[in-house]
Amino acid sequence: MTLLDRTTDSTTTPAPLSAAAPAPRPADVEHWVSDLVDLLQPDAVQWVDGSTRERHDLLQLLVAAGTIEQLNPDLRPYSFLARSAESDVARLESRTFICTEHEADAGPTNNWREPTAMRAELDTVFRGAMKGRTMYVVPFAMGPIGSPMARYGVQVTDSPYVVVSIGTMTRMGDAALAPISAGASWVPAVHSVGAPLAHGEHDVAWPCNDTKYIVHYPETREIWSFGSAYGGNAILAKKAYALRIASVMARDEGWLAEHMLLIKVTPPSGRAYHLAAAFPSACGKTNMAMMTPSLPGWKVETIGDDIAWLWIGSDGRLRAINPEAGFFGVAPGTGVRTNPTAIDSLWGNTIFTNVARTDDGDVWWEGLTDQAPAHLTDWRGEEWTPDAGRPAAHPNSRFTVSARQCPSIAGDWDDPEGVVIDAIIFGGRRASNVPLVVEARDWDHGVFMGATIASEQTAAAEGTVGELRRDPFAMLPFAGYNMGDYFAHWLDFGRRLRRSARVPRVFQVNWFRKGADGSFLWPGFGENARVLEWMIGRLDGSLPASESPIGALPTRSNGINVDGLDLDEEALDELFRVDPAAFLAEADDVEQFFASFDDRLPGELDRQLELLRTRLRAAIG
Ligand code: GTP
Ligand code: SPV
Ligand code: MN
Repeated sequence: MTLLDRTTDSTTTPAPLSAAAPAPRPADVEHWVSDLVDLLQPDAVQWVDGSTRERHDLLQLLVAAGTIEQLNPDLRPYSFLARSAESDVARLESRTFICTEHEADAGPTNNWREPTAMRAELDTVFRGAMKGRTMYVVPFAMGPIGSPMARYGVQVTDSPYVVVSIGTMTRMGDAALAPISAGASWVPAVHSVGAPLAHGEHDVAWPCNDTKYIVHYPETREIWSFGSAYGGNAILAKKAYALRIASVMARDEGWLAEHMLLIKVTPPSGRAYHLAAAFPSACGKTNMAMMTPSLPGWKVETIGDDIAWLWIGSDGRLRAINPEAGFFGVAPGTGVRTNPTAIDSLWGNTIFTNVARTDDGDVWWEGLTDQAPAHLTDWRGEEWTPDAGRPAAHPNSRFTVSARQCPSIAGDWDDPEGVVIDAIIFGGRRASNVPLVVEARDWDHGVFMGATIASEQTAAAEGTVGELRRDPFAMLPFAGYNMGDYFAHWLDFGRRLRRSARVPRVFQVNWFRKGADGSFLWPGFGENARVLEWMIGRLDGSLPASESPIGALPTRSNGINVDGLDLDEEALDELFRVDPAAFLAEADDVEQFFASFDDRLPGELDRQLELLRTRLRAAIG
């Protein structure tokens, strides 16, 4: 498959496409768009319909503009490589703002700005920002259209790369506009790369601006993003809406919007379990979501890899949907040995961003194969050989692919009623202290576990990679309100669950504990199925546990199945070692962290901290 030959004069002033049967345009959306035209001053406006033809045209436009290049169609059909500007490679937490009337409502973990002041500032920033460009109007749905849990939005953007990305990550176009026309409420999201073009000015391959803003007004449910075309900064349906704004909707409406993968696990017994797991960015969600279990007879199917919306169904059970429709996954480390399902998903129809290109026009990144090709073009577009002394792919390089292409996608992944959740898992990247798996004593203790997760920073956002920080519920960059109130919401949610059918169990995992030589103690990936086996043994009551001060651990004699693993006794001991002194030191750190929430910290979490300390002191004797 190759691109059709097409003249490129449309790159500067594309004419609006005429859809065969355009969806009715809701008056309130039209009105908003017309106000934005006044502010942003685009050369043209194009309402996105979500058709395959439209996507094809946009991809051609992007190729002509040099933003993406087509990969070798014999090796990677209908797939493209984008190289971003060097300054636009990850989420920018320092430029992410939560604007609430009162600072305390954003809380100590968010960058707060006063809304009126921010609006005035943004008015200047956005004025004329789309000059010389087309403004795309992009209706989208989060969740299966028509689901009681589905929520809608409209993003305007001047980046065709962002439009095609939204097209993969959400249900986009006329299908999403229909419920909005029928009266469904929608969240407005404004996005500009912030690079207006003067008349006749030649565009760059990756337009963006050194000044960036990712701004949220949770009280009026609006999103404004400027200066970046990268991932979570620009695909506003994802982190900005489905987590930051949705977490506020969820607080107000009594549900949960979480940074969680969703899987269906079927043991040889045949009874299926659904699990939700929250790990911070680049800490293993996509890999767990697509796990190929190493245990014979076990099956893991994918429902979601990044975001889950959870609620209590009319049957009283905890239910969840994946509001997204695609995967924006970390490329490095994704290989045939670690994640064959992802590799299969990426056979074609995929956009890769900031990976390396092979000489025959395919992609490569660290970890795709054990041995690097002898020559590559790196993510910056420079010559690369294995002795270059730098990675060929950016550590936060990504693939964007439709969920439909995932061979392990579960039959019920887009069930409008969601799936019933049997257990919740929290995790992080911890070289020391935290055992491979531990079970919470009850829901409230589980909330304490989630609230105190710490993880080493990754390349998914700016900052020092490897630095340990608290990342409660893996939501530090994504909670749209005061994290103390968020903890209280989780506790309250548990109280409501207790009144209903069954409260899910809560576990904590850590795939990343290291031995004295600095290497990972646990093989991870498909072998994590052994941890799932233990959890399910706990759920169905078939496996015992041994109490520890931090929660229930697998017993030595009837614990994690390590048959066939190349794991010595010493490593196994270290994987489960709980050092009370080290945890007491951590408790002091947690106390400080909790103190930052002042009177917004629920008393129950203070109580949990004191209970933990009492158990730890008793263990020291
Ligand atoms: P976001 O998309 O940023 O939210 O990331 P994610 O949580 O989906 O992380 P992902 O699964 O993409 O994994 C990030 C990195 O961790 C990749 O380089 C993986 O290869 C690596 N990783 C994932 N699971 C494991 C594991 O079990 N063990 C080890 N050692 N590494 C893992
Ligand atoms: C993350 O950083 O958690 C991601 C990637 O999933 S992004 O969409 O850029 O936020
Ligand atoms: Mn994520």
